Amino acid sequence: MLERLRSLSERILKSSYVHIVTHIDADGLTAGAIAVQTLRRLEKPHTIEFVKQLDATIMDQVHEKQYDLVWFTDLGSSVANKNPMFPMIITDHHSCTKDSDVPYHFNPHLFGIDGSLQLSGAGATYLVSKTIDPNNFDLSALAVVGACGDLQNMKYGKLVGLNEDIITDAQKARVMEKQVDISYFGRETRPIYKMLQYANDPIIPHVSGRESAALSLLSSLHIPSKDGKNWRRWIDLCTNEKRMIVSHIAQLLLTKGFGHTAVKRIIGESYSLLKETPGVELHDAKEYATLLNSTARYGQYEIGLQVCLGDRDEYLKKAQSLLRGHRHNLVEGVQIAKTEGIEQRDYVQFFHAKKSIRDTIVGIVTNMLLNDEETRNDLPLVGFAEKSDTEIKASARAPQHLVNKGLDLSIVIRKAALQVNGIGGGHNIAAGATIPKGKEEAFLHAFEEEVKHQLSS
Ligand SMILES: [Mn+2]
Repeated sequence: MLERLRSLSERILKSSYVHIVTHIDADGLTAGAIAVQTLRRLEKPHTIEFVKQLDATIMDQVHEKQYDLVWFTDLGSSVANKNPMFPMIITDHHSCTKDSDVPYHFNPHLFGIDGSLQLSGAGATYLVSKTIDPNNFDLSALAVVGACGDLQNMKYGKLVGLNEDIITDAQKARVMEKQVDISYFGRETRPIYKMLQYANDPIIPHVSGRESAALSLLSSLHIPSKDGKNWRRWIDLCTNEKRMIVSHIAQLLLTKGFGHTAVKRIIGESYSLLKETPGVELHDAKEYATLLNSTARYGQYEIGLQVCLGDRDEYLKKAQSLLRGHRHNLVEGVQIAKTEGIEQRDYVQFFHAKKSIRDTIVGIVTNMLLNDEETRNDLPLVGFAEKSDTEIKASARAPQHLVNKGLDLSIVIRKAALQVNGIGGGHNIAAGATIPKGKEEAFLHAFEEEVKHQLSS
């Protein structure tokens, strides 16, 4: 692996100009930013572009420009082969085949390391950066943000494998600290009741999705939700208050029969970026990643990139305003879906937002809606939105108790999408598909068949 990293480093050092092509999401943004910083420090001329996916059109466009060297980050493994179209290096972590094992391609999968869990695109890019110059240790913090952006901390409630080594680098460089804390999103910036209201992994029985219940949980424990005029955030609580809330949630889960696996998930590792201001999104790796995602989702990746490169002024403000807009769109999306109405069938419930919810956020809206107190909790939920004039995005979310009974939405949605010439996949609890417009009924039919099959076998 070290040899491969050295081989990529040498190609960078030998080149006179590098063009970076990266993925549009939090991991891609941080990967791109690590590459840019690395080249800046080498005083090597460079440019960067962002793409949704690497297809033939993009490859042709890049080819025509005749760059001295192209650096693909958080994508590119799909184009690695023995006869590259042009001089390139690739730092990616998406699954890849053995015949992509070529000297200019670094991907953890090639070395028997699970790239969906142990290393992100930003992490892979960071490993090359650090091989070029150990002084690039400080860029490890961005690699941790990238890993959180790809939800690599979700499975075990913390980052593992090569990601852990990167955290160690970040601690040594004094740019990051890790702590064991509540795993819910928004420790730094959300009012506590909001954090509890939006808690979804694990859900808090009778509290998730209910603002008033979240507020009364706090008052029942005699924990003030406000300090003067300001809502208190998780970081404003003292240790004893935190402990009371955590054990209360644990009790609620146990009395509702959730078991110890769910209880353990209340607590996880959090990563604080020490050079950032506490109470600002950038101080927490998960919130940083969400901030970046809300720039990328709306096509404003330049803003996200400038934030990663250190702008704490104009671009940070723009990113925060996009995040507010994003949150607003989510709340509005839930309202739209409720107005459209959720239709129930035997093995599925669904809503169709048509053009009124962006296809890039319909998945999150579906998730929020499934956790809403008014939504039935005994059926998987599918949200449809128009992706283009000919395509429909379908997002599916399942309640945890159905997953525990053997429901795997990644299989359900892949099979159902295939039936209508679409394509789908994902995780057991959350999955998505793109299907031809007008095929929704046939898709739902196949979806129900497979859910029924999985739950009865
Ligand atoms: Mn990635």
